Amino acid sequence: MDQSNRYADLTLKEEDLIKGQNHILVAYTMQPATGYGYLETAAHVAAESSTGTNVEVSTTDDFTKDLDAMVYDIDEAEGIMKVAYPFDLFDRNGIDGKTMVVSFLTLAIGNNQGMGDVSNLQMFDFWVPETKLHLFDGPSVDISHMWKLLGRPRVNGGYIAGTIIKPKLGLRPEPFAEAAYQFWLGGDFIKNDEPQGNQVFCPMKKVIPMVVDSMKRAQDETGEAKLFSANITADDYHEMCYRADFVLESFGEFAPHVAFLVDGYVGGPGMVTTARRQYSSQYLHYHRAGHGAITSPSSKRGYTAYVLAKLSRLMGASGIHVGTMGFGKMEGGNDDNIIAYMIERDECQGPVYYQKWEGMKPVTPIISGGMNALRLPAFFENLGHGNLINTAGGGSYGHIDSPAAGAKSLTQAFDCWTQGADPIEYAKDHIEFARAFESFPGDADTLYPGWREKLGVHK
Ligand code: CAP
Ligand code: MG
Repeated sequence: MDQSNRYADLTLKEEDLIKGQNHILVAYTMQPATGYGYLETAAHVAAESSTGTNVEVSTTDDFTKDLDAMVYDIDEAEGIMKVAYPFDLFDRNGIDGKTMVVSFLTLAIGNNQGMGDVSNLQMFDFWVPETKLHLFDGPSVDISHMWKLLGRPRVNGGYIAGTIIKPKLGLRPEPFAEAAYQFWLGGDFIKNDEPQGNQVFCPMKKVIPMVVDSMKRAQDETGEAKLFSANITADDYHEMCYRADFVLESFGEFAPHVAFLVDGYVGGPGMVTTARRQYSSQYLHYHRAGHGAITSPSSKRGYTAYVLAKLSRLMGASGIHVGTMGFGKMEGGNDDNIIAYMIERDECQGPVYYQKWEGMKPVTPIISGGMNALRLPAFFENLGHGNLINTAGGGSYGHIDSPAAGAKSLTQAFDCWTQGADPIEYAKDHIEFARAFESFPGDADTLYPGWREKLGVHK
């Protein structure tokens, strides 16, 4: 049934919708299934995503129609459709009147993902009226909290050298805590790997106190503050709180040094919001494991990594993994830097919409996935800054001298870029950075041809 007479109005002007401040605007890439018209299918998406279904129903009244999502722009050649969602469509908390991100997803990325007349449908940008932003939690803690603890400036506090306890799983408490101590002798920030929690071979009741001891010893030995991102991901709200409470109690006076890690894509907005609202003093670290199912460039459904990051700011993540922009092991390209810009700036032009954030706290770009000291200078050059958390697992524990040397090589890579130094020249008087060349010879050969001769390495 062609519903475009009700759910499409191509005379609507985007600038008027923005001025009206009463709609969330969404841009999708869309291809109809064979045999279906473009506008007809776009209108059905809008219907299914708001007040309609595939047929007219007798119970619809005029008020209902005021809530219709409306296709306001299509570009059939480009395969792009844009929809204006009346803000009142979205569910509001009874306890505080705020908006739920889950409600936005249920509608804008809900049934429309499985309709028979749609071949591809993926959200690649959205816009929230700045006068509605206060209805979202937004971040409570941002990177300035970390920089303060590290004794850095609260603005442009720079690069935070981090790692992930590797191997991903399989360490018992003693070697886990030792791995943490060894990295902290040279680095700032350690996270649980995303699946690490309370496995039977590494119960948190045993390992967390040992990590606290490692942190205290490393702080005493280096004279520097150290940070830990503890995974509290769990299906059950009470389990999350049980874990979070135990971690905070264990860290005691150093509880401010603790971030809470939540596997936010698989856990969803509810799990992220539990952490955001129950523990609003802690840095909320959003890990996005699983997002590739819908954000991979090979996916034609769901939403993009850019949209995920923008959603995480509304949910209140303090930091989110944004990929390595073509410099690490995960999918992504240099122009993914727009993901970082959108979540860290107070206003930014996205692929379609210009978003003003009206002072909503920034989300830290967290860079992870196959990174090491050799790959970082070009990464910083592409992003244009180093105000971020980098977690390099292989890049630290794969350094041939020690995890601490790996950590120092990461910080030296930032220093090298900041100085605008040539990495080979810089390596000549920075041993940990130089030994990263021998630690990751494949990368060194690719990125710095002739490095062996230039650095006098002969084996
Ligand atoms: C990185 C990592 C991260 C991924 C996440 C891993 O380890 O711990 O979870 O990078 O990807 O498990 O692979 P390495 P993203 O540093 O050893 O690669 O940051 O793109 O979400
Ligand atoms: Mg991981």
